[in-house]
Amino acid sequence: MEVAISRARAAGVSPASDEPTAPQLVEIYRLMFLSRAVDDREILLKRQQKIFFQISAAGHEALQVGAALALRPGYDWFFPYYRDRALCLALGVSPYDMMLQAVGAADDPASGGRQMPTHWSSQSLHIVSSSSSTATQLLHAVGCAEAGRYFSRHPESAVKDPGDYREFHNVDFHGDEVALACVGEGSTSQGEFWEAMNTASNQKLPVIFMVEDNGYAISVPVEVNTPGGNISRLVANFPNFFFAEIDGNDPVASLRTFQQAATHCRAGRGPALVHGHCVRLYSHSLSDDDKNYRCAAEREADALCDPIARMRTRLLADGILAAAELDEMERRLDREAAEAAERALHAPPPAVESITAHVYSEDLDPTRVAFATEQPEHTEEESVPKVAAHTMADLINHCLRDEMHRDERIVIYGEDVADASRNEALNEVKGKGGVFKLTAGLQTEFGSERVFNSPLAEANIVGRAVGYALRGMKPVVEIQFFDYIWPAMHQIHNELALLRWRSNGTWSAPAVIRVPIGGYLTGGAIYHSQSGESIFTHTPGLRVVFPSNALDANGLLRTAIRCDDPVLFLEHKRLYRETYGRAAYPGPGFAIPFGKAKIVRPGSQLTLVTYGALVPRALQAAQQAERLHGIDVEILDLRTLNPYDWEAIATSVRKTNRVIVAHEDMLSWGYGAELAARIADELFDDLDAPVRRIGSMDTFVAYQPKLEDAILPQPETILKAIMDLKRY
Ligand SMILES: Cc1ncc(C[n+]2csc(CCOP(=O)(O)OP(=O)(O)O)c2C)c(N)n1
Ligand SMILES: [Mg+2]
Repeated sequence: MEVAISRARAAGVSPASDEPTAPQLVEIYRLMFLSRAVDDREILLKRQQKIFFQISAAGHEALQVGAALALRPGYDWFFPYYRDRALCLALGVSPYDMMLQAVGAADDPASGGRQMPTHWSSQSLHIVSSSSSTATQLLHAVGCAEAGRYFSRHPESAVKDPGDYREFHNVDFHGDEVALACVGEGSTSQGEFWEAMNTASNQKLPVIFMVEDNGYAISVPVEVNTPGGNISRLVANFPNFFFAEIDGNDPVASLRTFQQAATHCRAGRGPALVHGHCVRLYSHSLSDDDKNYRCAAEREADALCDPIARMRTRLLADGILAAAELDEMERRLDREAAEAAERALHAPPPAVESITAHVYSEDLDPTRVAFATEQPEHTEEESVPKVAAHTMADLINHCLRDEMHRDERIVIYGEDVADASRNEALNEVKGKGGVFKLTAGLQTEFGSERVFNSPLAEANIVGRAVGYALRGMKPVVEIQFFDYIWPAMHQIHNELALLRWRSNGTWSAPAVIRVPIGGYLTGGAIYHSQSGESIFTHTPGLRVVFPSNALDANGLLRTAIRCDDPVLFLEHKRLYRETYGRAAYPGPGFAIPFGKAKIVRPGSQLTLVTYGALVPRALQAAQQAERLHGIDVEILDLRTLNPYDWEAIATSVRKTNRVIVAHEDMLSWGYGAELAARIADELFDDLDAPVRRIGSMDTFVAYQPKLEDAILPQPETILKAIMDLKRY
């Protein structure tokens, strides 16, 4: 990757400078003009159909260059959005790198041709890969700032450990770094903007929010998005902030303001929000035509504010450069953009075979035998009560505790997961530790820096986890009920799971999300009984785990925590304290690899593939089938849904020639549909009967127990399917 060291930076424009010198002003102009030249060159290429998308920074250059020059690339952290070309140029991304993005070249350092242009990414500059989703990145900046603070307080936790994900993450921190989080004014309407402001303010985090206010979100004017038309007025009461509202067309005002903001953040006084008024000189993108929704007078007025024209006039008026010198400089910069484009047009595209690279970690395979670390040791430790049969809830709690002892990079947060947020209460009370008590005692043992309550905001929980994890920490967060995972869906699907692939393997966020799931609660009703795992197995990049008993939960959670991929760890609420599946404490090293099904009942006449709460129900049905009808059923507990153990399924079906796939989630478009289709496709010759599926009715789960019983699959439902299938 080419990194152009900014001359302004070399010339000493830094947080300490007051008034920029003449050479610095020239450098600011150079960066602004070069950004526009690259935009204009790209627009030409798009019109010639040599590139496929274009979105410009035109009108935002002054604000962005000022911000970039006040901060330190490769030291501070940057969470830009798609309009931040001038920012990234000034941080050190070269025009050639930008053109490689535009053509979608294999050597595009941001994504290897996977993302649209202007979706920035550079490890060395600390520019974190950005998505097209507006405002998601703000929560990543918050988590990133939290991680930086944690490492500076616990430097020993930054040490590499060859036994797990830590081997593959370089930790880099300084103690006074800031995170810049950029956003358009329209995107401040997103909940994630407010969720990021919440935590940044509450925890006094060193995050600078840069609101680039060009008055429009595509065609929607600011007053439609923002009540009163001014975001500064709305946010003014957030505590601990440095606020500034500035003329974003003036790069010197921008530089000065960002220097002040950075000083505030570096001193630990809290976050900052700089609201810059700028202009959008071109349409939203080349796919948009602003003449369709903006008056001519308004567009002409904006054109008069062009920050490049204004800066040129200033350089002339102050006698810093003569017109001929400026003309010569501009010609040179146009040539630089043209030459970068010309070179990039010859760059080869990515190979088709590369498409599947970096969906998951290539460094650490969670299916590998190394994760089958040990057999259960059954050594009851001092700290673990001497109980022969621990519940699933107990053994999850023990796994969390053991792993927290082993790995100081683990933090646990979520709604109600702490024992008590107020210290004075903590000394006096028993503690909450989660609504299901899975995290009980952890805050008391490990302190409030490692186990704490989040705001009641699910996107906040997962978005921050992305920020923590990309810095090399291991957030193990809790979503209180699966039914409320949906506000975090955007962060899970578009960010957490996708970060590695979209950045061509450069960034990743191997966080763990623990989620209580499922029904059979007698009264759980619609909003405390949901399943829906297939929605997440449909997200490439995300591992999905669903244990059915205490021992598996313990061993699989350990693998989830140590592995290098993001994991959705589904815990069935009904199984938390069941008598079924209790186990002795297996010791702190017990781990189960992903993708290995367990034969929970061997059999010869029919295969039942299942997982979660249907495992004990399938066992009941199989026992009855044997006792009443002499049918010998083999039951496979998949244990992990992505990856899943195809070999175990195929081996069993080849033996029994009959198969049922059973799950608690709704039948239609459920997890079983995929397995049934694959079995029919690949094992057709081995089948003596159609592939049968069992799932709940295609409704939500009702409160009234009689209805709940009818909606969810019961042992009788399974027994009936077994009998039906034996007819063939
Ligand atoms: C979550 C999400 N919703 C919708 C879009 C489509 N979209 C892309 S940019 C945009 C407008 C953003 O406006 P603003 O935040 O003001 O930034 P600007 O483009 O003006 O710089 C919209 C609606 C998106 N990318 N992400
Ligand atoms: Mg806007």
